[in-house]
Amino acid sequence: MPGRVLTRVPVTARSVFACLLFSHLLTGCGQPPGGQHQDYAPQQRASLSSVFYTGNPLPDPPTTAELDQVAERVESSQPWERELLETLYPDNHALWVYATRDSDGDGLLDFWISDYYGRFLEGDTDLDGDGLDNVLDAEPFVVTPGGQKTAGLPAHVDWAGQGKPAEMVRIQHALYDRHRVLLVERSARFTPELARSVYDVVTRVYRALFSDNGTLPTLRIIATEESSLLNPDDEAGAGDFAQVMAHSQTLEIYRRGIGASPVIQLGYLAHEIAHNIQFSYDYDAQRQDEIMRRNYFAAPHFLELVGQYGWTTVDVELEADTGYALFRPHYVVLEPHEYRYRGRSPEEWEAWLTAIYEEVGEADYLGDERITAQHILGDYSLSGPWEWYSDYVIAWLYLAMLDSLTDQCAPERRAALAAAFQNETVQGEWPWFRFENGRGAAVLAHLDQEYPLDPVDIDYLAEQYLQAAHPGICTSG
Ligand SMILES: [Ca+2]
Ligand SMILES: [Ca+2]
Repeated sequence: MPGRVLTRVPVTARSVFACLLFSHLLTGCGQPPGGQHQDYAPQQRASLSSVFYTGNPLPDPPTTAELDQVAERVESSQPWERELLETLYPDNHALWVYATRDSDGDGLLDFWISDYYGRFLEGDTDLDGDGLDNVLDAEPFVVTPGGQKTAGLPAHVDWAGQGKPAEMVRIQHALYDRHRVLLVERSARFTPELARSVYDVVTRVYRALFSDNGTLPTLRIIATEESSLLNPDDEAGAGDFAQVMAHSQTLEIYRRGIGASPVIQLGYLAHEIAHNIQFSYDYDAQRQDEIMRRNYFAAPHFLELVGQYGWTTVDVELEADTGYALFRPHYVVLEPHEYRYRGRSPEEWEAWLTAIYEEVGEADYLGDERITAQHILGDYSLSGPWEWYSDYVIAWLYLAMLDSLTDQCAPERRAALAAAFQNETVQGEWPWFRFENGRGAAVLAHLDQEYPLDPVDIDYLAEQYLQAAHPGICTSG
Protein backbone atom coordinates (compact mmCIF):
# COMPACT_ATOMS: atom_id res chain seq x y z
CA MET A 1 0.00 0.00 0.00
CA PRO A 2 1.64 3.24 -1.02
CA GLY A 3 1.88 5.11 2.11
CA ARG A 4 0.29 8.49 2.26
CA VAL A 5 -1.75 6.84 4.98
CA LEU A 6 1.15 5.73 7.04
CA THR A 7 1.85 8.53 9.40
CA ARG A 8 -0.77 11.21 9.21
CA VAL A 9 -3.33 12.43 11.63
CA PRO A 10 -7.11 12.13 10.98
CA VAL A 11 -8.33 13.68 7.81
CA THR A 12 -11.16 16.14 7.63
CA ALA A 13 -13.28 14.95 4.76
CA ARG A 14 -14.79 11.54 4.25
CA SER A 15 -13.91 11.55 0.59
CA VAL A 16 -10.26 11.95 1.45
CA PHE A 17 -10.36 8.49 2.98
CA ALA A 18 -10.65 6.87 -0.38
CA CYS A 19 -8.14 9.29 -1.74
CA LEU A 20 -5.57 8.39 0.87
CA LEU A 21 -6.17 4.73 0.42
CA PHE A 22 -6.28 4.34 -3.27
CA SER A 23 -4.22 7.14 -4.64
CA HIS A 24 -0.98 6.18 -6.14
CA LEU A 25 1.66 8.65 -7.03
CA LEU A 26 1.02 10.83 -10.01
CA THR A 27 -2.65 9.93 -10.19
CA GLY A 28 -5.63 11.74 -8.79
CA CYS A 29 -6.09 13.12 -5.32
CA GLY A 30 -4.37 16.40 -5.53
CA GLN A 31 -1.27 15.16 -7.22
CA PRO A 32 -0.12 18.39 -8.64
CA PRO A 33 2.17 20.17 -10.86
CA GLY A 34 1.81 18.73 -14.36
CA GLY A 35 -1.28 20.54 -15.44
CA GLN A 36 -0.89 23.56 -13.24
CA HIS A 37 1.94 25.36 -15.03
CA GLN A 38 3.10 27.02 -11.86
CA ASP A 39 6.78 27.26 -11.11
CA TYR A 40 7.44 26.14 -7.56
CA ALA A 41 11.21 26.56 -7.82
CA PRO A 42 11.34 29.65 -5.51
CA GLN A 43 9.43 27.80 -2.77
CA GLN A 44 11.42 24.63 -3.37
CA ARG A 45 14.67 26.56 -2.92
CA ALA A 46 13.27 28.37 0.11
CA SER A 47 12.50 25.04 1.75
CA LEU A 48 16.26 24.43 1.83
CA SER A 49 16.77 27.46 4.07
CA SER A 50 14.85 25.87 6.95
CA VAL A 51 15.30 22.20 6.19
CA PHE A 52 17.13 21.68 9.52
CA TYR A 53 16.39 24.88 11.45
CA THR A 54 15.30 28.41 10.62
CA GLY A 55 17.99 30.12 8.59
CA ASN A 56 20.31 27.12 8.36
CA PRO A 57 23.24 27.50 5.95
CA LEU A 58 22.43 26.56 2.35
CA PRO A 59 24.04 23.70 0.45
CA ASP A 60 26.94 24.52 -1.83
CA PRO A 61 25.79 25.48 -5.32
CA PRO A 62 26.14 22.68 -7.87
CA THR A 63 29.49 22.42 -9.58
CA THR A 64 29.77 22.24 -13.34
CA ALA A 65 30.73 18.60 -12.99
CA GLU A 66 27.64 17.87 -10.89
CA LEU A 67 25.39 19.60 -13.42
CA ASP A 68 26.88 17.58 -16.25
CA GLN A 69 26.61 14.35 -14.34
CA VAL A 70 23.06 14.84 -13.17
CA ALA A 71 21.82 15.31 -16.72
CA GLU A 72 23.45 12.04 -17.70
CA ARG A 73 22.19 10.19 -14.66
CA VAL A 74 18.63 11.38 -15.19
CA GLU A 75 18.83 10.43 -18.83
CA SER A 76 19.79 6.86 -17.96
CA SER A 77 17.42 6.44 -15.00
CA GLN A 78 14.17 4.49 -14.89
CA PRO A 79 11.31 6.17 -16.75
CA TRP A 80 9.20 6.72 -13.65
CA GLU A 81 12.10 8.38 -11.85
CA ARG A 82 12.85 10.66 -14.77
CA GLU A 83 9.21 11.56 -15.14
CA LEU A 84 8.72 12.48 -11.49
CA LEU A 85 11.92 14.53 -11.32
CA GLU A 86 11.06 16.44 -14.48
CA THR A 87 7.52 17.01 -13.26
CA LEU A 88 8.60 18.36 -9.88
CA TYR A 89 11.58 20.44 -11.06
CA PRO A 90 11.04 21.14 -14.76
CA ASP A 91 14.41 21.71 -16.42
CA ASN A 92 15.93 22.85 -13.14
CA HIS A 93 19.22 21.00 -13.08
CA ALA A 94 20.43 22.77 -9.95
CA LEU A 95 17.50 21.35 -7.99
CA TRP A 96 18.09 17.97 -9.60
CA VAL A 97 21.58 18.08 -8.08
CA TYR A 98 20.24 18.81 -4.60
CA ALA A 99 17.67 16.04 -4.97
CA THR A 100 20.32 13.47 -5.88
CA ARG A 101 23.40 14.56 -3.89
CA ASP A 102 25.10 12.33 -1.32
CA SER A 103 27.72 14.61 0.25
CA ASP A 104 29.51 12.08 2.41
CA GLY A 105 29.11 9.19 -0.02
CA ASP A 106 27.55 6.78 2.48
CA GLY A 107 24.64 5.88 0.23
CA LEU A 108 22.15 8.04 2.15
CA LEU A 109 21.03 11.04 0.12
CA ASP A 110 21.40 14.50 1.66
CA PHE A 111 17.71 15.24 1.12
CA TRP A 112 14.48 13.45 0.56
CA ILE A 113 11.90 15.21 -1.55
CA SER A 114 8.18 15.49 -1.21
CA ASP A 115 6.58 13.90 -4.23
CA TYR A 116 3.92 16.60 -3.91
CA TYR A 117 5.42 19.91 -5.11
CA GLY A 118 9.02 19.00 -4.35
CA ARG A 119 9.63 20.37 -0.87
CA PHE A 120 13.11 19.39 0.34
CA LEU A 121 13.17 17.30 3.53
CA GLU A 122 16.00 16.20 5.75
CA GLY A 123 17.48 12.95 4.41
CA ASP A 124 20.83 11.77 5.76
CA THR A 125 20.66 13.02 9.35
CA ASP A 126 24.39 13.81 9.35
CA LEU A 127 24.96 14.62 5.74
CA ASP A 128 28.57 15.78 5.99
CA GLY A 129 29.43 12.74 8.07
CA ASP A 130 31.32 14.62 10.79
CA GLY A 131 29.43 12.94 13.64
CA LEU A 132 27.21 15.91 14.44
CA ASP A 133 23.55 15.68 13.40
CA ASN A 134 22.53 18.34 10.88
CA VAL A 135 20.13 19.96 13.29
CA LEU A 136 22.84 20.30 15.95
CA ASP A 137 25.47 21.32 13.41
CA ALA A 138 26.06 25.07 12.99
CA GLU A 139 27.69 24.16 9.67
CA PRO A 140 25.82 21.11 8.45
CA PHE A 141 27.51 21.22 5.03
CA VAL A 142 31.07 21.58 6.34
CA VAL A 143 32.96 18.78 8.01
CA THR A 144 34.13 19.92 11.42
CA PRO A 145 37.14 17.76 12.29
CA GLY A 146 36.89 16.34 15.76
CA GLY A 147 33.29 17.51 15.98
CA GLN A 148 31.98 19.84 18.64
CA LYS A 149 29.60 17.45 20.28
CA THR A 150 28.49 18.88 23.60
CA ALA A 151 25.96 17.72 26.11
CA GLY A 152 23.87 20.87 25.85
CA LEU A 153 21.96 22.60 23.07
CA PRO A 154 24.05 24.47 20.51
CA ALA A 155 23.36 28.20 20.29
CA HIS A 156 21.71 28.14 16.85
CA VAL A 157 18.75 26.12 18.15
CA ASP A 158 18.76 27.18 21.83
CA TRP A 159 15.63 29.15 22.68
CA ALA A 160 17.45 30.70 25.64
CA GLY A 161 19.29 32.98 23.22
CA GLN A 162 16.24 33.75 21.09
CA GLY A 163 14.14 35.73 23.53
CA LYS A 164 11.60 32.97 24.09
CA PRO A 165 9.48 32.94 27.26
CA ALA A 166 11.21 31.25 30.20
CA GLU A 167 8.70 28.39 30.27
CA MET A 168 9.40 27.52 26.63
CA VAL A 169 13.13 27.58 27.31
CA ARG A 170 12.66 25.30 30.31
CA ILE A 171 10.59 22.84 28.25
CA GLN A 172 13.05 22.79 25.35
CA HIS A 173 15.98 22.13 27.68
CA ALA A 174 14.15 19.51 29.75
CA LEU A 175 13.08 17.51 26.68
CA TYR A 176 16.54 17.63 25.16
CA ASP A 177 18.60 17.10 28.31
CA ARG A 178 16.49 14.28 29.69
CA HIS A 179 14.92 12.64 26.68
CA ARG A 180 17.08 13.64 23.68
CA VAL A 181 14.06 15.12 21.94
CA LEU A 182 14.86 18.43 20.25
CA LEU A 183 12.13 21.02 19.70
CA VAL A 184 13.19 22.99 16.66
CA GLU A 185 11.57 25.70 14.54
CA ARG A 186 11.77 25.40 10.77
CA SER A 187 9.36 27.34 8.53
CA ALA A 188 6.94 28.05 11.42
CA ARG A 189 7.21 28.94 15.09
CA PHE A 190 6.23 27.11 18.24
CA THR A 191 3.69 28.78 20.50
CA PRO A 192 3.92 28.56 24.30
CA GLU A 193 0.75 26.44 24.25
CA LEU A 194 2.16 23.98 21.74
CA ALA A 195 5.41 23.62 23.69
CA ARG A 196 3.42 22.86 26.81
CA SER A 197 1.20 20.33 25.01
CA VAL A 198 4.27 18.55 23.65
CA TYR A 199 5.85 18.49 27.09
CA ASP A 200 2.72 17.13 28.74
CA VAL A 201 2.26 14.38 26.17
CA VAL A 202 5.86 13.22 26.48
CA THR A 203 6.16 13.44 30.25
CA ARG A 204 2.60 12.68 31.38
CA VAL A 205 0.71 10.71 28.72
CA TYR A 206 3.81 8.63 28.00
CA ARG A 207 5.36 8.89 31.46
CA ALA A 208 5.87 5.13 31.55
CA LEU A 209 8.15 5.35 28.52
CA PHE A 210 10.00 8.54 29.33
CA SER A 211 10.41 8.32 33.12
CA ASP A 212 13.94 8.13 34.50
CA ASN A 213 15.31 10.13 31.58
CA GLY A 214 13.88 7.63 29.11
CA THR A 215 14.41 8.09 25.39
CA LEU A 216 12.77 6.72 22.27
CA PRO A 217 15.25 5.87 19.50
CA THR A 218 12.58 6.65 16.92
CA LEU A 219 11.83 10.17 18.19
CA ARG A 220 14.67 12.64 17.81
CA ILE A 221 13.17 15.90 16.56
CA ILE A 222 9.84 17.70 16.93
CA ALA A 223 9.72 20.50 14.36
CA THR A 224 7.27 23.20 13.33
CA GLU A 225 6.53 23.79 9.64
CA GLU A 226 3.96 25.92 7.82
CA SER A 227 2.46 23.03 5.89
CA SER A 228 3.21 19.51 4.76
CA LEU A 229 3.03 20.44 1.07
CA LEU A 230 4.62 23.46 -0.57
CA ASN A 231 1.22 24.43 -1.89
CA PRO A 232 -0.69 24.89 1.38
CA ASP A 233 -4.03 25.06 -0.45
CA ASP A 234 -3.84 21.60 -2.00
CA GLU A 235 -6.50 19.58 -0.25
CA ALA A 236 -4.18 16.59 -0.14
CA GLY A 237 -2.27 18.35 2.62
CA ALA A 238 -4.45 21.21 3.81
CA GLY A 239 -5.97 19.10 6.57
CA ASP A 240 -2.67 17.88 7.97
CA PHE A 241 -2.04 18.61 11.63
CA ALA A 242 1.22 16.74 11.98
CA GLN A 243 3.20 13.90 10.50
CA VAL A 244 5.93 11.49 11.55
CA MET A 245 8.91 10.96 9.26
CA ALA A 246 10.30 7.61 10.29
CA HIS A 247 13.48 7.92 8.23
CA SER A 248 14.65 11.00 10.12
CA GLN A 249 12.89 10.17 13.41
CA THR A 250 11.09 13.48 13.16
CA LEU A 251 7.62 14.64 14.10
CA GLU A 252 6.59 17.66 12.02
CA ILE A 253 3.75 19.89 13.22
CA TYR A 254 1.96 22.12 10.71
CA ARG A 255 0.00 25.38 10.92
CA ARG A 256 -3.27 23.58 11.53
CA GLY A 257 -1.78 21.70 14.45
CA ILE A 258 0.07 24.72 15.81
CA GLY A 259 -3.13 26.75 15.92
CA ALA A 260 -5.41 24.02 17.27
CA SER A 261 -6.77 24.28 20.79
CA PRO A 262 -4.61 22.64 23.48
CA VAL A 263 -6.96 19.69 24.02
CA ILE A 264 -6.82 18.92 20.29
CA GLN A 265 -3.04 19.31 20.37
CA LEU A 266 -2.94 16.78 23.18
CA GLY A 267 -4.89 14.32 21.02
CA TYR A 268 -2.94 14.57 17.79
CA LEU A 269 0.41 14.65 19.57
CA ALA A 270 -0.48 11.46 21.44
CA HIS A 271 -1.54 9.98 18.08
CA GLU A 272 1.70 10.96 16.34
CA ILE A 273 4.06 9.90 19.11
CA ALA A 274 2.21 6.58 19.08
CA HIS A 275 3.59 6.23 15.53
CA ASN A 276 7.12 6.78 16.84
CA ILE A 277 6.37 4.10 19.42
CA GLN A 278 5.04 1.72 16.75
CA PHE A 279 8.29 2.12 14.82
CA SER A 280 10.28 1.46 18.00
CA TYR A 281 8.77 -2.02 18.28
CA ASP A 282 10.89 -3.02 15.30
CA TYR A 283 13.75 -0.56 15.63
CA ASP A 284 17.25 -1.77 14.98
CA ALA A 285 20.13 -0.46 12.92
CA GLN A 286 19.43 -2.67 9.93
CA ARG A 287 15.73 -1.78 9.69
CA GLN A 288 16.51 1.89 10.14
CA ASP A 289 19.00 1.62 7.30
CA GLU A 290 16.33 0.08 5.04
CA ILE A 291 13.94 2.89 5.89
CA MET A 292 16.66 5.48 5.20
CA ARG A 293 17.67 3.96 1.88
CA ARG A 294 14.33 3.07 0.31
CA ASN A 295 11.53 3.73 2.82
CA TYR A 296 11.01 0.01 3.19
CA PHE A 297 8.96 -0.98 6.21
CA ALA A 298 9.21 -4.36 7.82
CA ALA A 299 7.41 -4.35 11.16
CA PRO A 300 6.94 -7.94 12.35
CA HIS A 301 6.64 -7.09 16.04
CA PHE A 302 4.11 -4.35 15.52
CA LEU A 303 2.09 -6.52 13.15
CA GLU A 304 2.12 -9.34 15.67
CA LEU A 305 0.73 -6.95 18.27
CA VAL A 306 -2.12 -5.66 16.11
CA GLY A 307 -2.75 -9.20 14.94
CA GLN A 308 -4.25 -9.81 18.37
CA TYR A 309 -6.95 -7.27 17.52
CA GLY A 310 -7.98 -8.49 14.10
CA TRP A 311 -5.37 -7.13 11.69
CA THR A 312 -3.88 -9.56 9.20
CA THR A 313 -1.70 -9.09 6.16
CA VAL A 314 -1.69 -10.35 2.62
CA ASP A 315 1.77 -10.37 1.07
CA VAL A 316 2.13 -8.44 -2.15
CA GLU A 317 4.87 -8.07 -4.68
CA LEU A 318 6.31 -4.59 -4.66
CA GLU A 319 5.68 -2.87 -7.95
CA ALA A 320 8.73 -2.14 -10.07
CA ASP A 321 7.85 1.52 -10.29
CA THR A 322 8.09 1.94 -6.53
CA GLY A 323 11.84 1.38 -6.75
CA TYR A 324 13.76 4.67 -6.75
CA ALA A 325 17.55 4.79 -6.92
CA LEU A 326 18.36 8.30 -8.11
CA PHE A 327 16.45 10.23 -5.46
CA ARG A 328 14.06 9.46 -2.62
CA PRO A 329 10.40 10.51 -2.82
CA HIS A 330 8.97 10.66 0.66
CA TYR A 331 5.49 9.31 0.07
CA VAL A 332 6.53 6.16 -1.76
CA VAL A 333 6.50 3.82 1.22
CA LEU A 334 7.37 0.22 0.57
CA GLU A 335 5.23 -2.09 2.62
CA PRO A 336 5.26 -5.65 1.36
CA HIS A 337 1.65 -6.27 2.40
CA GLU A 338 -1.90 -5.19 2.11
CA TYR A 339 -3.94 -5.15 5.27
CA ARG A 340 -7.16 -6.83 6.32
CA TYR A 341 -9.17 -5.92 9.40
CA ARG A 342 -11.47 -8.67 10.63
CA GLY A 343 -10.98 -10.27 7.25
CA ARG A 344 -12.05 -7.27 5.20
CA SER A 345 -9.91 -5.03 3.04
CA PRO A 346 -9.88 -1.27 3.62
CA GLU A 347 -11.83 -0.92 0.38
CA GLU A 348 -14.55 -3.23 1.68
CA TRP A 349 -14.72 -1.30 4.96
CA GLU A 350 -14.96 1.95 3.04
CA ALA A 351 -17.85 0.64 0.96
CA TRP A 352 -19.62 -0.55 4.11
CA LEU A 353 -19.13 2.80 5.86
CA THR A 354 -20.24 4.72 2.81
CA ALA A 355 -23.46 2.74 2.57
CA ILE A 356 -24.29 3.60 6.19
CA TYR A 357 -23.34 7.21 5.63
CA GLU A 358 -25.65 7.47 2.66
CA GLU A 359 -28.46 5.75 4.51
CA VAL A 360 -28.44 7.76 7.77
CA GLY A 361 -26.87 11.05 6.73
CA GLU A 362 -23.97 13.04 8.03
CA ALA A 363 -25.23 14.02 11.46
CA ASP A 364 -25.79 10.53 12.85
CA TYR A 365 -23.29 8.65 10.83
CA LEU A 366 -20.62 7.64 13.36
CA GLY A 367 -23.21 7.26 16.10
CA ASP A 368 -24.96 4.55 14.12
CA GLU A 369 -25.34 1.38 16.15
CA ARG A 370 -23.74 -0.82 13.49
CA ILE A 371 -20.57 1.28 13.78
CA THR A 372 -20.56 1.86 17.53
CA ALA A 373 -21.16 -1.85 18.21
CA GLN A 374 -17.82 -2.61 16.55
CA HIS A 375 -16.04 0.26 18.33
CA ILE A 376 -15.06 1.82 15.02
CA LEU A 377 -13.73 5.32 15.64
CA GLY A 378 -14.04 6.66 12.12
CA ASP A 379 -12.98 6.26 8.53
CA TYR A 380 -9.31 7.00 8.95
CA SER A 381 -8.85 4.41 11.66
CA LEU A 382 -9.65 1.66 9.15
CA SER A 383 -7.05 2.78 6.62
CA GLY A 384 -4.45 0.49 8.20
CA PRO A 385 -3.17 -0.78 11.55
CA TRP A 386 -0.88 2.22 12.06
CA GLU A 387 -3.67 4.79 12.03
CA TRP A 388 -6.05 2.39 13.76
CA TYR A 389 -3.69 2.10 16.73
CA SER A 390 -2.92 5.81 16.90
CA ASP A 391 -6.58 6.79 16.67
CA TYR A 392 -7.36 4.47 19.58
CA VAL A 393 -4.66 6.28 21.56
CA ILE A 394 -6.63 9.51 21.13
CA ALA A 395 -9.86 7.82 22.20
CA TRP A 396 -8.14 6.15 25.16
CA LEU A 397 -6.68 9.43 26.36
CA TYR A 398 -9.89 11.43 25.97
CA LEU A 399 -11.97 8.74 27.70
CA ALA A 400 -9.46 8.55 30.56
CA MET A 401 -9.67 12.31 31.04
CA LEU A 402 -13.48 12.17 31.15
CA ASP A 403 -13.48 9.23 33.53
CA SER A 404 -11.07 10.97 35.89
CA LEU A 405 -13.82 13.47 36.67
CA THR A 406 -16.06 10.84 38.27
CA ASP A 407 -15.39 11.99 41.80
CA GLN A 408 -16.00 15.66 41.27
CA CYS A 409 -18.80 15.63 38.74
CA ALA A 410 -22.24 14.03 38.66
CA PRO A 411 -22.94 11.53 35.86
CA GLU A 412 -25.31 13.82 33.96
CA ARG A 413 -22.80 16.68 34.09
CA ARG A 414 -20.07 14.40 32.83
CA ALA A 415 -22.33 13.24 30.02
CA ALA A 416 -22.98 16.88 29.12
CA LEU A 417 -19.24 17.57 29.10
CA ALA A 418 -18.59 14.51 26.95
CA ALA A 419 -21.25 15.60 24.47
CA ALA A 420 -19.96 19.16 24.26
CA PHE A 421 -16.41 17.92 23.83
CA GLN A 422 -17.32 15.41 21.11
CA ASN A 423 -19.84 17.52 19.21
CA GLU A 424 -18.17 20.91 19.42
CA THR A 425 -14.44 20.62 19.94
CA VAL A 426 -13.57 17.25 18.43
CA GLN A 427 -16.06 17.23 15.60
CA GLY A 428 -15.09 20.79 14.75
CA GLU A 429 -11.57 19.59 13.94
CA TRP A 430 -12.11 15.94 13.01
CA PRO A 431 -15.66 15.48 11.67
CA TRP A 432 -15.09 11.79 10.99
CA PHE A 433 -13.72 10.72 14.35
CA ARG A 434 -15.90 9.74 17.33
CA PHE A 435 -13.77 8.93 20.35
CA GLU A 436 -16.71 7.62 22.41
CA ASN A 437 -16.96 4.65 20.03
CA GLY A 438 -13.72 3.41 21.54
CA ARG A 439 -15.25 2.68 24.90
CA GLY A 440 -15.06 -1.07 25.47
CA ALA A 441 -12.62 -1.78 22.64
CA ALA A 442 -10.18 -4.56 23.52
CA VAL A 443 -7.13 -2.55 22.56
CA LEU A 444 -7.80 -0.04 25.33
CA ALA A 445 -6.69 -2.61 27.90
CA HIS A 446 -3.42 -2.96 26.01
CA LEU A 447 -2.92 0.81 26.12
CA ASP A 448 -3.68 0.88 29.86
CA GLN A 449 -1.05 -1.76 30.37
CA GLU A 450 1.63 -0.28 28.12
CA TYR A 451 1.18 3.34 29.14
CA PRO A 452 -0.31 3.32 32.64
CA LEU A 453 -1.58 6.81 33.43
CA ASP A 454 -0.59 8.26 36.76
CA PRO A 455 -3.74 9.48 38.59
CA VAL A 456 -2.11 12.83 39.29
CA ASP A 457 -1.27 13.24 35.62
CA ILE A 458 -4.71 12.36 34.33
CA ASP A 459 -6.37 14.72 36.82
CA TYR A 460 -4.01 17.46 35.70
CA LEU A 461 -4.69 16.80 32.00
CA ALA A 462 -8.46 16.71 32.53
CA GLU A 463 -8.32 20.01 34.39
CA GLN A 464 -5.83 21.84 32.18
CA TYR A 465 -7.03 20.64 28.80
CA LEU A 466 -10.55 19.16 28.88
CA GLN A 467 -12.17 21.36 31.52
CA ALA A 468 -10.34 24.40 30.14
CA ALA A 469 -11.95 23.76 26.75
CA HIS A 470 -15.45 23.58 28.24
CA PRO A 471 -15.44 25.57 31.49
CA GLY A 472 -18.39 25.50 33.85
CA ILE A 473 -20.05 22.25 32.76
CA CYS A 474 -18.35 19.97 35.23
CA THR A 475 -17.61 21.94 38.36
CA SER A 476 -16.03 20.57 41.47
CA GLY A 477 -17.74 20.31 44.86
CA1 LIG B 1 25.01 10.63 2.82
CA1 LIG C 1 27.18 17.00 10.53
